[in-house]
Parts: sequence; structure tokens; C-alpha cells
Amino acid sequence: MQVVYSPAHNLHDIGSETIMGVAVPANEVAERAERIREALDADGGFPRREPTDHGPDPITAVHEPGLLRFLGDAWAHFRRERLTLPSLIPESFPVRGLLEGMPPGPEPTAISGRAGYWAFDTSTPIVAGTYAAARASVDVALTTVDLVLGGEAAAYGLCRPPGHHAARSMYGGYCFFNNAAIAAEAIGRATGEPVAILDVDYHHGNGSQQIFWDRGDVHYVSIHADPVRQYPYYLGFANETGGRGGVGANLNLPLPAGTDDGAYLACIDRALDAIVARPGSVIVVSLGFDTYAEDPIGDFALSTPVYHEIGRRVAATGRRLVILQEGGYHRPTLGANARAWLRGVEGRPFDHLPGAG
Ligand code: Q9C
Ligand code: ZN
Repeated sequence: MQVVYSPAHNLHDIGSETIMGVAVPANEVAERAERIREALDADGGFPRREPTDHGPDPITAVHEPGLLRFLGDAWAHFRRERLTLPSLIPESFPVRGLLEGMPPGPEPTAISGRAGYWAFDTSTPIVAGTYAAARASVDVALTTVDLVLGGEAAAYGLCRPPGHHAARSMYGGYCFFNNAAIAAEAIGRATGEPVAILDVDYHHGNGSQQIFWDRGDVHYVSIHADPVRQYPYYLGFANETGGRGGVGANLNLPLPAGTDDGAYLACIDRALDAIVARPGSVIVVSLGFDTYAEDPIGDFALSTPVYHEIGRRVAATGRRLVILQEGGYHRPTLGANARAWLRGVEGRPFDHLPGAG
């Protein structure tokens, strides 16, 4: 299987994030993508290429142009205002209660206010190279789409930063542009067919859900930690099934803490049954390994071998697969887990790497 990877992800080089206002070592770090790249290179069965530049139009096909403008300009603006802070993190947000009963105002002119206007959390720092890395991550996704529309049965885009928390007009959750949504939109436009997104990151992909909420031509199906106990908290419940033209085209399958291989596989079968019940020939997979037992921010209990079986079952739908990396933060096992998943897709045997997973 071909792999698309860009070294530009390294430009999004963040040392810390904040958890409830306190600086802690970042989870979403460059080492994640490097570990996966190294494991796939070592396998020998994953030829790798760099992305081609697809320009801004596929981004504004799903995102508000103001978000693209903000992210493109945020670091330069930040440097003009506050030269001493290591990264741009907002501290004030136009939340529901602040604006209640009143019309929203304009985008502020100060950088802190601008960041709060476009962000929804404080765990997504912007640094000097964030925009270049986020743009390259989109190009990775779109180049993966090109491979599949060009005839590959499946291809893998090693996207970093991830994307599924980014909504039409909002970044956050370590995500800036929604790579999977941009890919799904591009596939729909190129093929004229409905597209499915299967989101198996540990977290609900609130951004992907929001972008396609009203649309029946993109079917969003997500398996994730129940938002009553886990980020992103305010979306991802089972009763969210889509609005207007998208009624019935959104399926959330929230799961409890401790979910193990068997329970997860049963849920995968439900998700795949829902996907194949609708027309379409391509599935965009939002692939996260934060479902792994040892993930530092997740509470599921999946093993490395089950990723091979999940990949096998997803491929058994017979649909073409655009597989895009989202989260997963247990760095020592990311390579083995990605390799297992992708080998499962290809029907190659699982083979356990000593000392990993
Ligand atoms: N206690 C993805 O997996 N909150 N994003 C972290 C940790 C943000 C996860 C809090 C989690 C975002 C793509
Ligand atoms: Zn996640």
C-alpha cells in the first residue's frame, strides 16, 4: 500500500499544551508521525511519496475562508503583539452563555481575541510552523485521495497535525484543518457519489460531524468514548443523527471506559453494516490509535492484534479506502499499531514485532 508523508509536519513543533490551564508536555508531537513512518519503512511493503500542492480551494470547500485567513496570519500577528510567549493559546471564548440572547460581534483585532474567536479549546497551540504543517497535512490527505481515485484500492495518508475536531469555522483538539472532511468533499465532487467517513479515533470527530451535519451525501459514522466522560464533551451522543438533508446520515456509537477488543469489534461490525447499507464506493477512514490500552489520554483497552482485524474487516466491505491518520499518543506502539492496521487491510498476515505492542 502506498503511503503519503510530508516532513513538513515537523514544523508544527510544540513542547507543551495546557490541560485545565496548566502547561504539560504536549501529546500531539512530531515523534508520533516519525514513529509511524519508521515502522512502515521498515516493513518494506509501504512505498512512500510526498504530497503535491493542492492549493487553498479544497480547504475553503469545507472551511470558512476566515479560518484559513486566521491560521495563515496568526503567528505573524502574535509575534507583532507578544514576543515572549512560546505559543499562541487563547484564553477567552465567545461561548453560548456570553452571547445568550444577543447577536455575535465581529472578529476582534487583538490576537488573543482572534484566537478565541476561531478556537474552541486551549490544547491546540499555534507556533511558527503550524500553518505550513497544517497545509501540508491537507495536501497529504488530498494526495491520498488522488491515489485512490487513480485506481489504488487503498492508500494511507500520514496526516499530522490531525483534523477531525476542526469544524467549518473552528480549530481545536490538536486539529487545524479537517483533513478527512476535505478529502470526503473532494471525493464527492470528483465521483458524484456519496462518501462515507468511518471515524475510529478514540474521540468523537465533532468537526467532521458539524461539517456534514445537514448533508445526506456524506455519511459520518463514528465509534468513540462517550462524551459524557470524555473530550469533546458537548457532541458525539447517539441521538445526533443529522439535520435537514442529512437526517439519518450521522451515526454516533459512544462506548464506555474499558472497552476491549471484543466489544470494539462488535461495534465495528455495526458501523460497517450502516456504511454498506448506503450507496458509495469510497470510505474515508479517520484512523486513531488513542483507543490503544496504554494510550495516555484514552481509557479503552484495545490490543495491537485487534487493529489488524479491524483493518481486515473494513477492507472486507469491498470499498476503496482513503485512510488518514488522526490521533494516538502512546508513541512506542504507534508504529506497530499502524503497521498492523494497514497489513490487515491488505490481507497480509499480522506479525508481531518483538518489544512493540
Ligand atoms: N487530558 C485527537 O485525538 N484534550 N485529538 C486533551 C488531555 C484534547 C484529541 C486533554 C484532546 C484532543 C485528534
Ligand atoms: Zn483522538
